[in-house]
Amino acid sequence: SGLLSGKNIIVMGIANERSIAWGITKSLHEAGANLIFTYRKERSFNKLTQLLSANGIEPLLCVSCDVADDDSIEAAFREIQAKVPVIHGLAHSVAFAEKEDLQGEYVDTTREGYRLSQDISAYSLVAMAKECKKLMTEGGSIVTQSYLGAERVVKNYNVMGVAKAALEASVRYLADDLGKYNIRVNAISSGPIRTLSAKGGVAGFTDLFSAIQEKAPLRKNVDQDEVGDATMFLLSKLSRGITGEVLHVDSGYHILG
Ligand code: 0WD
Repeated sequence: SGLLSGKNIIVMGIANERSIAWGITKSLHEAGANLIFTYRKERSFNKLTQLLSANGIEPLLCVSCDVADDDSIEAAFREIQAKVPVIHGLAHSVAFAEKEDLQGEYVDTTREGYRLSQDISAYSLVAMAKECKKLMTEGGSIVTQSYLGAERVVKNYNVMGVAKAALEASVRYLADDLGKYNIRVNAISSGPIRTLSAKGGVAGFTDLFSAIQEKAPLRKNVDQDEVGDATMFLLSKLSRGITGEVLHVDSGYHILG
């Protein structure tokens, strides 16, 4: 039996097999976790059910949850609680910004573009943590996905960098609030990975890959499986002394000046 056997973990953010959340799913499944999935679009639900059955993964539950909508979050947790009254983990892997805000200059960000990216990419962790807290009665671990653009200016990442900065700050405040319930909150800061939202969203995204290949200490880009294993570690008892942390899974790229 694995490190996570008997643990009930919610995974959010699978759009297709390239999603980081799918890498996470494979690692959590191998570690023996019982998995609950949330999805937004019907298209993602269809992809999800196909992927799960093709990989022999039997979910505890798949529920619709649009993090932009409090009623949707509440309904999702009502459904989860009815079937799975105790939760031990949450893998939060969702973000969104308008395409026009991921190119050009940050100074041109609109009020609505700013609001939307903060809402979906940063506040969603707070809303989810609030619900998880009620079901994490045996303690728990929450892990979200961030990116270097939170700490540094990365060309075109713009409004999403600012949203990720808010996400990382939220990790620290949530870790302080929830630590007394033995709930840990951490982030992974992954290097760039070719996924649906990354390819279609951030302008000039592909240029980042060659820089990492040439300069990162490990001289290679990371993949969904590496992020999946690190997320599994943060969701498992191996990381029981770690909270409020941002763990870089980026071939060491962030240490370069
Ligand atoms: O290079 C990358 N791909 C990196 C991604 C580097 C570092 C971090 N990340 C982060 C992203 O910012 C995000 O937080 O990892 C997380 C997952 O990103 P991904 O795996 O690149 O994204 P993708 O496979 O496109 O899935 C994103 C999903 C959406 O899919 P659908 O098609 O169903 O919208 O984000 C979810 C959704 O599952 N999502 C939402 N979920 C619920 N409510 C919402 C929403 N309102 N908006 C987006």
